[in-house]
Amino acid sequence: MEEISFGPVQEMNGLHLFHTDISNCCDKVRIALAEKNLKWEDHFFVLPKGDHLTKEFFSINPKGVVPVLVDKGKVYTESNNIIEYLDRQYPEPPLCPELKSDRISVGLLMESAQNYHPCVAALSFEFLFKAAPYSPEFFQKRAALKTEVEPEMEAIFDRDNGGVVTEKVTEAIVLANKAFKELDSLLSSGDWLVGDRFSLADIAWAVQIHRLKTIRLKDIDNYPNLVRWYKTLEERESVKKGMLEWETPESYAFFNNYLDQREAEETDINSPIWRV
Ligand SMILES: N[C@@H](CCC(=O)N[C@@H](CS)C(=O)NCC(=O)O)C(=O)O
Repeated sequence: MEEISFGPVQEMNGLHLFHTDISNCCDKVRIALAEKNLKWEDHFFVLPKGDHLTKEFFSINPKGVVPVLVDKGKVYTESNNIIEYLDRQYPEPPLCPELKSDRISVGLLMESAQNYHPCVAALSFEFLFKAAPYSPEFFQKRAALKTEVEPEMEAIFDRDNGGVVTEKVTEAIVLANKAFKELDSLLSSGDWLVGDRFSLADIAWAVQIHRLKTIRLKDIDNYPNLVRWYKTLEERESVKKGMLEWETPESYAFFNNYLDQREAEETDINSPIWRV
């Protein structure tokens, strides 16, 4: 199979994004880019095909994950770092509040959203990606290239049984409810998570909540402020452009079919089997 080659990143002009679809981390960056109305060059990887499993890509991100942003030849990794960088470098419109205490709150919410990432990954692999599992060759190739691993991410997989550790699924649902409660309470006094304007905190949590909705977790409906906030987000141009429009009807038809199948089997995310 032909490898995707992109040449020396140091020589890249302007903004370049290495990314994929159905990826909460990539959604985050594309939403921030859309908020800032920035133009960027598209380097799209099909992850299950292993487009990213090349020496060239691992040389710019030793973890071998997307998103990776290149701006004027400099590489930025980790979705939270990338969106913070974009907000510093391209300040209009600002995606952080002015008040110092509010800025701290934004940082804490971005961190909590990031800490929830292994949970979202566990739920995504169990309820979505299991529909088309990656091949053993994919994992071998990836292991051979990786020089930096994320232990929290590795801990969610039970590779011998080809899936996700059951306790990680159960725990992710408990922690989702904890997060819903906290977010709902923050949204009881305003439209946005911090202060009176849309911020990086809204972006960081929007992508996580979106994935939980995609995998049909019904618990969200118990939190009216969160439901209202999410509806507003779905109507926001940057969210449509950066996240929703990257979801092809074909891939969603495929995943929805799998979600229907799990519901018929009563092994879906809302089934009592995952509740402690
Ligand atoms: N902590 C990273 C996580 C990035 C991440 O896990 N990316 C996934 C897609 S959502 C990926 O590239 N996976 C490829 C692989 O695991 O081989 C971030 O926030 O940017």
